[in-house]
Amino acid sequence: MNELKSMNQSQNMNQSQNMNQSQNMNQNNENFINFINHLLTFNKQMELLQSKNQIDNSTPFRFNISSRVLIKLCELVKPILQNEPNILELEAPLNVFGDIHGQFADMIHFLEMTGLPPNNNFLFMGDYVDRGNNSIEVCSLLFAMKIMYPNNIQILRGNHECPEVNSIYGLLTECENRFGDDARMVFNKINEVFCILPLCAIINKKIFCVHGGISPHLKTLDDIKSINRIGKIPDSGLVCDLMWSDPSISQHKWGTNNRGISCTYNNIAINTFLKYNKLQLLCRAHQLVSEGYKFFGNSKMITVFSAPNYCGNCGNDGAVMKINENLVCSFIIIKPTNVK
Ligand SMILES: [Mn+2]
Repeated sequence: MNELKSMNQSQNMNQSQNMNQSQNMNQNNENFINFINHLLTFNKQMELLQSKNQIDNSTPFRFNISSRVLIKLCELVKPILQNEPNILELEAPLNVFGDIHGQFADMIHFLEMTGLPPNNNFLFMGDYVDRGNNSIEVCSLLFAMKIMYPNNIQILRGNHECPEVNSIYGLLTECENRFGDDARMVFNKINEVFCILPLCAIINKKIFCVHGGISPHLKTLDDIKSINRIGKIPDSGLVCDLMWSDPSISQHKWGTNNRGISCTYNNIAINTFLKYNKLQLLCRAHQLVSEGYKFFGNSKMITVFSAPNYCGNCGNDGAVMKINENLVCSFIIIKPTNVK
């Protein structure tokens, strides 16, 4: 895998008073590049350990990331995310990830195929944590890349980026297993970041990207622009639906969601929303689809799911969607291995 190279600091640092600042920045950038490069060796390290029979499949492989480093990452990434709007306006070409759910080894495999920032741009559509064994590695890499390349890495919120969910489905337990007395502090810091993540993105003013989907409370994009997104995901309403809703083949435009929260939307609801806002495609994640991606409603909507063999037993493919400069979509697929 290509390593991240140091950024070319092309600032004009003629004045001596800027020298120290410049050296500090370079030092920080070097630290970040080393940290990111270390994370990118995850699969190699895992292989080495397995070949030495030092771990078996019942012991999850994890990097030794200190609570201090992780808290620092959270503190550095927060002001960057806080300044972003509710709806990110992005330009293709772009790589779009769906749910990762702590499957860090698969995330690295995908990055090997897409290439790295800053030469490649990324949109992550939420559900980074829970279920898989490596939520901490996924967060660390995402936050570190966002700090280094804020314009190349975009991180949206998913329904698992909320303490009420990730205290139950894996992140809290992983923090407790890894950080001892610091577990609560790390858990809270990560969730502080989650609670300020932007809600959705629009690519080339044509492709609307969000974790769950649309909402009966959503008519125009201005409805999203005006909300205060900071905080926990509410139990109902527009933000809840953006994070939680699912498509349905029902004849009802809006239906009851089996998850017990939010609603479903049918192809008429999708068409109405797209047409009214002059959009071409609804792109979302949130649901396991066996091929890793699945079109719906006459190709007006797509689901992308990037966690192959979800939970270690689902046998599904994982996919990442590449959108080129002409908005043509193609897919990188990872087939499941070690299906139980
Ligand atoms: Mn989800």
